Amino acid sequence: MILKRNFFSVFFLFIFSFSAFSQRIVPESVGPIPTENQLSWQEMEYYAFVHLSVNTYTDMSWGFGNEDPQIFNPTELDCRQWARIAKESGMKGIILTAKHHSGFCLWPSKYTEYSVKNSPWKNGKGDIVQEMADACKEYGLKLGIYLSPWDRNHPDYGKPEYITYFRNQLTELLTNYGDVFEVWFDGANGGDGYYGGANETRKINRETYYDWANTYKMVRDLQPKIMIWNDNGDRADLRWVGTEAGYVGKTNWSLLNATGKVTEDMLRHGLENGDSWVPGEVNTSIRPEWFYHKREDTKVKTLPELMTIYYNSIGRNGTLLLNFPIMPNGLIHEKDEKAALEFAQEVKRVFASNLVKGAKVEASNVRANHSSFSAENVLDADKNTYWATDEQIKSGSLIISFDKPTVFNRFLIQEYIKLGQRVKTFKIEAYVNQEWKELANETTIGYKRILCFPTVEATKIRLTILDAKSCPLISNIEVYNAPQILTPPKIVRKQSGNIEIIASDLESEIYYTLDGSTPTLNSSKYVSEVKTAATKIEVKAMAYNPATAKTSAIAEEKFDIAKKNWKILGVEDKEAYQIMDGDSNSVWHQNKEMPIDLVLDLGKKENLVGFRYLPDQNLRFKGIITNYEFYVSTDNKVWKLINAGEFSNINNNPLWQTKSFKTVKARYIKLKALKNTKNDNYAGYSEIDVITD
Ligand code: FUL
Repeated sequence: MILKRNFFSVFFLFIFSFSAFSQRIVPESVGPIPTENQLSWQEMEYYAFVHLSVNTYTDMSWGFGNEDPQIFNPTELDCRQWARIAKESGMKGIILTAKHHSGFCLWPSKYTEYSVKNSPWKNGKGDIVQEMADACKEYGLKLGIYLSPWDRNHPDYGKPEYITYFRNQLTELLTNYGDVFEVWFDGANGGDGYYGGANETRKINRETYYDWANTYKMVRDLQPKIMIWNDNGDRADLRWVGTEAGYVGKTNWSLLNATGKVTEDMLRHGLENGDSWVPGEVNTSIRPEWFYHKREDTKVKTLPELMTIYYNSIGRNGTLLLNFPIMPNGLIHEKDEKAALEFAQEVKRVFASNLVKGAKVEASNVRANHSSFSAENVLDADKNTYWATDEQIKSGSLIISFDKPTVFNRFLIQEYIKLGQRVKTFKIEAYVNQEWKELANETTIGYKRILCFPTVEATKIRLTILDAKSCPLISNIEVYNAPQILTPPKIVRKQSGNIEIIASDLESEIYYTLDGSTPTLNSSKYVSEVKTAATKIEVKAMAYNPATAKTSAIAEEKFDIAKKNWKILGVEDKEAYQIMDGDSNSVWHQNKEMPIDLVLDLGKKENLVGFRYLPDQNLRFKGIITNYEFYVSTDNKVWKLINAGEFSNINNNPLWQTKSFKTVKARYIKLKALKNTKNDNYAGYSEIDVITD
């Protein structure tokens, strides 16, 4: 019987394929199409990054390359913990920073002494890449490797010899540890470095120095299934989306041109008529920074933030690469684990019950009236079948009817991308009270698009493809009703020292504490700005929605001394005081010849142990300081240089920059901007703060 059925299905499939081809009804592909590697990578959707290096032990964002390998000692390192968390979070792989910009290698490379072999960890006998590969295997995850082309330790960096070194290391990594699904060639390069003791600035030409064409060839020979990520020059298999904040553009074409300049706009949106398939990967960290900093233990992303990232990455035709900073002891922090697991549970909860499963669906047009392209294909949970219109018809609609009025707020749609990304514009409508009500009017779809809109109750839903490059091919549609989650409030401290707590919606009440304790419904209810003493203060707050009796996660902020009596010296401009108004969106710029000084009078002597600088929050805007000197004075006459250095990674990730130093008593502080990201004469500040002991 089984044999007979198989015989018939093969027979009919043969007849069908033959007739389909003979009538030329199978659609032709349109534009570039993904390779098998790109397709299986896209289907992974979600995977982890882990950042660990010598700078984990110096509290820096980037190592300088002179850090002593003796400081590297992750005594409790357990790659199985990382793999378990990734697996339980629904991730499909892990990319490990085998070598970050410091040049320190997490494996005992034959080609350098700057590695785990000269660290106390496992008496120099350890190999983290091997432990990671083993843990990935055990947990059924794929292994990825980050190998920084910029190496601030190597004496030959900048010379041709370094390329041989780089390739030797790449060969070790791609030969000795099994299959590697993705390799990351980060493009960051601040110029300065230790470089074997030279301590100088080395400039390279990103386009030519690394000779990527030959490196790619070598990589592909060693790992034919690998995906190459690179933002150093040559186009690779996938693209960065231009930000580390966790989103790609709503319009997101998986296309770019193989050659020519890539603009910010192209990174964010792809290129509608690009000549190559180069899909976007959204990389972001579960905390603000990539490496572990204890001060960020209260800054782990909240569930609403992670859900927003999900919709803005996987829900916008991208993949999501979420980073875990590894603690100095070698483990992922329990708060990060909790956040990742709650995120996974929430995703499961939202996408648990597909409301159009088994619903009726009708199309305005079906290709050649052939059942192989029928509307039902969008609901059959088979990624290889799709609804298609006739070749010349670049628009069309589908109506899905529920058997009873249904409540929903999420719409998921997928194109059959094996034959190219096609849809340019589409809209969805709900049938409410005998009328069509527009829910969304959007541009691209691609591999997967998820739309969020206010909850609606309807009997039908209509998808209209308004324009496409050729006949649209839609392989899947799902509809969900996501539970509401409350967003924690935002806490700011004004220059007056007053605390303002801002709810993210109009219905929520806010409860807060000022003593570090966890707020409950019995804590103080927020009405208006709270007056506080000018001292340090720890504020915790939560939102509560009385209609649903739901509470948000707790927002926490630790503020240093109030800035009530602070003055900006030598500046008339009142706008300047925006740098201490607690509002990260307001910014003030100085435009004069570099170096540019910012001098503040704190009103009285304070015991300073550090300072903080928040750059302009507009990504890659003018005046973002990269190199600085920090001076203090007791009388505004004699100044003492107390700290100097770089604000690493500020170009891609404009976060609070925190710098610490030994206690010093001072009333006046001076931040001297030596250089900015654009090498011109602007210094911009969103906020300035001090750290007192
Ligand atoms: C950036 C690097 O400079 C960061 O340190 C981090 O590794 C991130 C993923 O890429 O460009």
